[in-house]
Amino acid sequence: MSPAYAYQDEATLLQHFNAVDGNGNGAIDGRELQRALATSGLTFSLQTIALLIRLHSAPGNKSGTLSFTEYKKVHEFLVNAQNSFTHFDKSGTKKLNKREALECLAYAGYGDVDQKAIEHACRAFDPDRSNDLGIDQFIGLFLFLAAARKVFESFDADKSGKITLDLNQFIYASAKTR
Ligand SMILES: [Ca+2]
Repeated sequence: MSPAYAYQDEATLLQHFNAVDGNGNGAIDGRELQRALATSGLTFSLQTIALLIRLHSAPGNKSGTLSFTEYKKVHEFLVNAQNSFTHFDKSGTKKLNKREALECLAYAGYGDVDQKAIEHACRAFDPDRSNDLGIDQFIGLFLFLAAARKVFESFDADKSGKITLDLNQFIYASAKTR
């Protein structure tokens, strides 16, 4: 894994953006981003990349690609996620064990989500059942939780903290978290 990702100034980020934009069309698509992150030590499926792009796209942008402004948001997200990961990896194993992951997620704004729910989510992102999460798995989990909250809130118009879904809505909502 690369050392903790650092914040960059605007000019440096623009250079990165242009370098990542392999076909030079002024936007970064999923494959371009996947390739760039892989070289910095973050391996994601194209599906996770698509979620990363979707969560940082402006509301009207359905293109599945990132403008420079959106790319900066992705960069900031990844810096925050990696720095949080490093900070909570108290044992220095480059993995978060269950307790470290819970602490990290509470710090990142998921303290209101019940521990059991988080444990189930952690397990879903730990397919090899190693009981700890590498940085890629952790970011995948983090994106899932962010998407879940966003979809939930879109259904919870009265902010009651409870929603009722029929099967069609449930399928729609689940699809939006992937
Ligand atoms: Ca491009």
